[in-house]
Amino acid sequence: MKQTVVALAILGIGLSVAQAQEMVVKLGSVAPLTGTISHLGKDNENGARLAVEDANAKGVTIGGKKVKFELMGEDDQADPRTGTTVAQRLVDAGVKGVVGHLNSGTTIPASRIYNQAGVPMISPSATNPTLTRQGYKAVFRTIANDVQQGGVLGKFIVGPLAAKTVAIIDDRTAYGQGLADETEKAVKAGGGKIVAREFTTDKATDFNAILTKIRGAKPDVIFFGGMDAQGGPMLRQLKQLGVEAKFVTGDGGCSPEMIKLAGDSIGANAYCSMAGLPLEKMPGGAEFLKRYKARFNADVQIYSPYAYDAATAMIKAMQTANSVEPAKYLPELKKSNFPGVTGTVAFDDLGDIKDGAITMYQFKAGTWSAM
Ligand code: ABU
Repeated sequence: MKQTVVALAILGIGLSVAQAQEMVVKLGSVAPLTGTISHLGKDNENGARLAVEDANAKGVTIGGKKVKFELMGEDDQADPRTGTTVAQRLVDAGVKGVVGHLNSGTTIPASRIYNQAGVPMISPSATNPTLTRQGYKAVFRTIANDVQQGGVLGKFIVGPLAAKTVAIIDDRTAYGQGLADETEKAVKAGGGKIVAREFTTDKATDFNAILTKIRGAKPDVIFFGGMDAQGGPMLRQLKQLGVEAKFVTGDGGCSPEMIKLAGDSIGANAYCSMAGLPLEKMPGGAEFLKRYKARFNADVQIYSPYAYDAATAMIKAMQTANSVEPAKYLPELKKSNFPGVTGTVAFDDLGDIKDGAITMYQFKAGTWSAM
């Protein structure tokens, strides 16, 4: 009898210790943290970090244990090969989910690794449609895609901008080329004529040769499919060459950094699109901006609100499933439906955000202004 009581006491003490134990759950965040778009990569990581910190501050209990989420921030250098290396490293480290990657060119190859390992991944920024058309069950994004974005851009160019002739440049990345192709299709469908199609790279800084060719074609509009790191210097060089065509780019150029890089070469004839709502119209936008600035002493670049919602979706799905194991919480993740910072977070059958919005912006008074 005495032995039984002692055993129960030990068991009782043992259980209470287990209950008091903290379960550490690792989530990955992958983006370029070095290189020309590291400002965007850091922005993505910050968004995911804020969500993790909020969950930890609130206190989350799953499977009877208090959970401490840890964010593993990794740098894929915007390089597809590095992206797959990093993806494998995170899987091997036992992450339960990944927010990332940033670029379509890294996210698409990395998604195969996560999907094979059954680790859910949500990109807050990769917009190439292929990402969610590979038949992968564990792959999602919290932002609209480039079929939607290119369609709106093309209609905008031939509609409100009334362009008859359009020159297109892309950076040969999955994102830049893909968005340029979709925009070209929509321009042609709207009766516009493509008078030049040129390309550069996502490392280039000198565009004089292609811009000089384009100047000769006298387009009404120049569309650039690429990121702000190229878009900014391109605007400077267009001004130096005396090109007066309107300039339109996609979400990768819709950043404060683009404006900084373009300097006084950017004006009212510059436009960009965003694959979501303007920050000020997002349901949680104003509050997010205030808290982001207070926490990181930096401005939101582009995608951090989408990264916040991606990390939150994973954490909420784990809570609903009462498990941090991917196989258990993935079905709940698919059924996500909650009011996020960016809007309602719910996914369609492919893993794309439902009802993704596209917004056009014009440069006005020193900033991108939603039209
Ligand atoms: N959506 C633009 C930047 C990221 C990407 O899709 O490559």
